[in-house]
Amino acid sequence: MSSSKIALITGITGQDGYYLSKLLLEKNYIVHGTVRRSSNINTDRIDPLIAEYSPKGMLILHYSDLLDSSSLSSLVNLIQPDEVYNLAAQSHVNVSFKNPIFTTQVGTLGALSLMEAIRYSEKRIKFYQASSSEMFGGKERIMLDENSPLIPKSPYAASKIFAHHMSQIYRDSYDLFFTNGILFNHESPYRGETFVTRKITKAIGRIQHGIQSKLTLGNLDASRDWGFAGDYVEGMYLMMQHETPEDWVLATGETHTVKEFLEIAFNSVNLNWEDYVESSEKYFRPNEVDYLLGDSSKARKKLNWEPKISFQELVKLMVDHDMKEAEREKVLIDNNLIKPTWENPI
Ligand code: NAP
Ligand code: G4F
Repeated sequence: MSSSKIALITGITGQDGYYLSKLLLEKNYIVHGTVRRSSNINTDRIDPLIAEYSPKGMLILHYSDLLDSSSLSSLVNLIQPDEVYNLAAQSHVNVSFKNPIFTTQVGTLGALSLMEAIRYSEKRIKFYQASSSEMFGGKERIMLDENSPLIPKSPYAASKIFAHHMSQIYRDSYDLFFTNGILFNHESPYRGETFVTRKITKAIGRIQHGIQSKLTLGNLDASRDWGFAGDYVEGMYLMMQHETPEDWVLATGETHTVKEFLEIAFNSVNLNWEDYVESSEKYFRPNEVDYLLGDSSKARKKLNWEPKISFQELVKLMVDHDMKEAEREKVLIDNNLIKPTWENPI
């Protein structure tokens, strides 16, 4: 009987952390995840996985923070993982303008501390760095691949470029299996509620259930290459199984504006988005990435990866989920168990 592989996932409580841990657990991995201490427990997304896999000893959580380098090195020593997936980040681009120092500390020194812990481990540990299409800057209307220039437009993007380059430098200098996934936007019902897609689908559910009457967004003309998060974590896994560590773009090869997302999402419940949506300066960024479109030919050819969920299916799956969530919220509001809140600061 072959023994289970051991994975360590930083950022396991996030959207991708949920999908990746589910995928690895289903592949019989032992999964360790880092959780930040917060005043409320923040494991909502992975609670069903904890219930199913923790009693079997397959899912183990540890308090850690990328800013606490000693916790990272002691975890790596304790766990002796085969694979480390560094998903942890302050991942909201607009917040990175408001909290640039924190975003940069986590994205640069945090990621580097983890790389150092792996470099000094006696075990040969594979490392995945969550790089981002945001690093490209998206000024021109062109398809972007692994060789496209990196032109950061936010503290978030600059910090991702630092970690991306350090991962390449460690790979080349110390012959380590350090791989970079340059992922274009990927969404799901588990997407954070302040990212534009989820903000829209949550609002649709609430509008339909009479909890919310309007939706205020920022730049409606921005265009993104949006895929489904479940498809993208499969790509992460495949990169880590490839014989050599490399840089890989994952993207659908289609781009849509925020307006197009709005149109499909509102139409799916027979509403006209223009009756509900307004645009406010409040949600504009100091510098905008206007257009992102990815070319993932390399991953499609060498990893046999391809996205399975189309843009239209993605929008529908998010709207359907949030309609049900709003139905449950409405019951709680009607029973005076919670108060409706919906105006978001970011
Ligand atoms: P997410 O939902 O925002 O999750 C981020 C995770 O990082 C959360 O678990 C968060 O913990 C954790 N975290 C934040 N600060 C931390 C710190 N100082 N120490 C340890 N953990 C910390 O992001 P995601 O969408 O899953 O994305 C996963 C990774 O891929 C991120 O690095 C993101 O930048 C990158 N990425 C995402 C996309 C995308 O479209 N989703 C595209 C390209 C790259 P809490 O739950 O406690 O906040
Ligand atoms: O959903 P967003 O906040 O995602 P963004 O900025 O593209 O970043 C996401 O994808 C990156 C990959 O390219 C990741 F690295 C990053 O971690 C994150 O997951 O915004 C998408 C677009 C932007 O152009 C933004 O200006 O939507 C526009 N937008 C318009 N109104 C809005 C809003 N974005 C947000 N968050 N909120 C709005 O009200």
